[in-house]
Amino acid sequence: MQNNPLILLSEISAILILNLSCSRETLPPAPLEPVPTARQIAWHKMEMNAFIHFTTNTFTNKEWGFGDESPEVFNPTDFNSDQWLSVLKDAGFKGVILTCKHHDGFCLWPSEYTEHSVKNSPWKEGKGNVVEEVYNSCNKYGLKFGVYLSPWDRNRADYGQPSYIEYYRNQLTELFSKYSPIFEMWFDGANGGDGYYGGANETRAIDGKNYYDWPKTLEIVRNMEPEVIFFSDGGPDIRWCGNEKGYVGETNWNTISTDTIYAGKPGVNDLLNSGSEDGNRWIPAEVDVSIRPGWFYHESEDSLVKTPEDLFEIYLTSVGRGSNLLLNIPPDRSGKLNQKDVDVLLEWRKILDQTFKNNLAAGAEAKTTERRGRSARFSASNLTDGDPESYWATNDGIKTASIDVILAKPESVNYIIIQEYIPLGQRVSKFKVEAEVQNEWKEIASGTTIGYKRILKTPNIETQKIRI
Ligand code: FUL
Repeated sequence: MQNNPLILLSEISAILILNLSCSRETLPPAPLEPVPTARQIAWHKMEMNAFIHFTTNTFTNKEWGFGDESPEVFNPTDFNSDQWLSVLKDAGFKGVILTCKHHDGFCLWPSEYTEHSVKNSPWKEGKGNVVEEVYNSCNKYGLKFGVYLSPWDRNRADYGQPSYIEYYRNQLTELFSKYSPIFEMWFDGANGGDGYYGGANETRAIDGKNYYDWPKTLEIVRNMEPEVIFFSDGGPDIRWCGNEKGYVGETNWNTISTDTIYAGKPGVNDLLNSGSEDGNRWIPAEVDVSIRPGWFYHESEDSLVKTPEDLFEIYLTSVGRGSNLLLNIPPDRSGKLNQKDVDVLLEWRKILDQTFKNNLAAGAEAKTTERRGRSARFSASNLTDGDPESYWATNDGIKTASIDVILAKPESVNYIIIQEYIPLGQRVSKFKVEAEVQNEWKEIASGTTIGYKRILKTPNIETQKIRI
């Protein structure tokens, strides 16, 4: 069990499932639909992925390129994706999503469908391919590779017409047929507006609901990569968390109903932030946020890189609320991650390791108000055995229950980590944590949802008994 992430991550670790459903007592609780798919569960387990924004903007000092940038501006002096991946691995990321094409339309691989790409840049005399190098580095360092391909394209003359959809699908086919596996496909919600559009220099609006014919596009990609996770504001596999500031709601349901989250609906961002308890689809939230104010590298922001402490807070409000963190780290003009960002990432890693290295609950005695049937399969000891596949459950119909974790000796406790057994759905809507201090039970934390993982900071107390 030494390699089990539960042990590494928690001071008090517990997998909690309160069974609210009906089935024979010695059988597991019936799933509370909707439940995650196998690929969604694999995604939950990744917890932290890196976002990489890199394109002509890095060299023109923009956030949104207009689409008229010359490919000649793209010229990193010391490109090295192994440096990115070695740092990202050390920082603890499990996957990387690369902006293969941002809104400006410039392609980081030599696409055969456009001249607006690395093939017309001076970098490696037009023979370079950023996508391939990053993909190879991901394989070398054992991180999963993901793709961002902006649907909005401010360079294309035919953006807004049916032929552009064919172009976009051709590009997805180029990427997905050459690079596999691709774990996540990121569809950006920013679409339409002013742009170069092949020289038209105008503003174009598209009918967001129908123009892209997403079902068909998703089917094409899914046929090439069956296990890919699709991100867009509203899913279908994972949803946006409703902001780019680094937090999902303290109440964070992995469930939501897709017909309630159309663009432009008042309050839609709040809904994305919290999900809904009665949602009819499992579409967990992803927290995308940049280590700098912008998504692309700007020298003027070198003094504005988030601190390791900022990132630790973001970790608590994303991973610590049952979401995944997608942290953007933009390479600079050399084509490497900037040293300032690297220093922050590695310092942040140290804080995470120090904070969560000592799991006081590992192997600790656990008692519960009841257990499902008489089966050892659902016993309290499953809460502290460090095995995410084992869990404790109550009998059917029970809506409130409690767990005591008894430590071998009094310890000072700083954080509580709880996990729900999500393959059977998400159930817990309210809980509190108490500690026995000098023979009295004191509330030290409380929350609403748990989901895949919940991390709660507690006052630094010394105790031998914790009750959830
Ligand atoms: C937004 C884009 O407009 C930003 O430039 C960035 O790519 C961010 C991740 O998504 O919608």
